[in-house]
Amino acid sequence: MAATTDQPTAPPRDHNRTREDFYGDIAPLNMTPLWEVMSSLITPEPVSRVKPCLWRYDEVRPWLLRSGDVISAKEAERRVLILENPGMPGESKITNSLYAGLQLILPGEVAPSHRHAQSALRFIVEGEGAYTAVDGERASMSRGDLILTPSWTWHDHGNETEEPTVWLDGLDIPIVQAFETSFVERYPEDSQPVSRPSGDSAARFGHNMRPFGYVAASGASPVFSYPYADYREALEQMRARDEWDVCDGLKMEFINPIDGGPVMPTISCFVQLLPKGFATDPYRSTAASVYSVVDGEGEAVIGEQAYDLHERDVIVVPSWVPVRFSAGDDLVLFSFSDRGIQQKLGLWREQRGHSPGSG
Ligand code: 1HN
Repeated sequence: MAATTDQPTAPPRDHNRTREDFYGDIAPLNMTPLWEVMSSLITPEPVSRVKPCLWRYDEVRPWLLRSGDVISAKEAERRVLILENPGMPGESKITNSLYAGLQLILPGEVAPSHRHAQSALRFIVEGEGAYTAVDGERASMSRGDLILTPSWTWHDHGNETEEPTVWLDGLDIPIVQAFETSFVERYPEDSQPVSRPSGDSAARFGHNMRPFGYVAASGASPVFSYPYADYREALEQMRARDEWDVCDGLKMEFINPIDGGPVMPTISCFVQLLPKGFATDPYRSTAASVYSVVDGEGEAVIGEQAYDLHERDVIVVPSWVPVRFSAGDDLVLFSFSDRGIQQKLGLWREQRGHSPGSG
């Protein structure tokens, strides 16, 4: 390339110039010295802006209902109060990789159909009998149910009951943001047509069977409804055997039945039962986690801070901060995190029990 002769050359060496001068010299070339930032880039342990935080449902609910006076579900598209981590205000994140919010849908309302690259879960905290439609099949929503709307599936919500319905939304928005891969499309009508009977996906994929010759089209579970009644019954049956993990109590992962992996590529979902009086050993992992109290009451200690837990509360535990739970009553906790994708990437770590040297 002939143009190289036109390039400015570095000035002659001047031993009076400082390092700072040097940094200034290279800044216009969009270069900066690694050695000034290296120790903040590769830290000996995870360093997180995420703060532990509890959203008490008793405190939040009146304001959520008030949002129903402020805007309709149709106008809002989704009437949601974002649960924003206090360590990252303005970023619409509950952890560094995940988004969470509480969504309200009032009697008679429809949240119109759309699809997006982001994967989402709905964990129902209040109401009974509203629905989410996913790719033509409606799933009924009742307290404690887990419903998935995987990436690029059409979804709308409707409430044909007499009572408000509220759920916790969990999305991988910050992950999609990091990859810069967001797409969204609106369905031409508010509600997509019902093309499959309710229970169709559970019939095909929810009985330890799959349609003969089925080839997975995505990394997400084809079962998109995990009813509370089903998993609670399973937990109650298992508790009779009395095998309690010291860190987790009795903890189960919701899985994609096709491959046994997480329910969606970017979001892993869990439920655990801690019997009345049980106190866990401390536990930490690199997967920051969002918990919703399904049933019962107790306490969480995150780092040094204790939080009372009641039904429907949401609490977030940052990466690599120890958490322990105690159950004042039989305590059922739902949780979600990015554990599965961390494991796929070979990044996930955990530490069970007290850390060495912490007494
Ligand atoms: C979304 O599509 C829903 O479908 C909820 O209910 C929350 C937050 C950001 C972007 C899309 C829903 C959302 C969302």
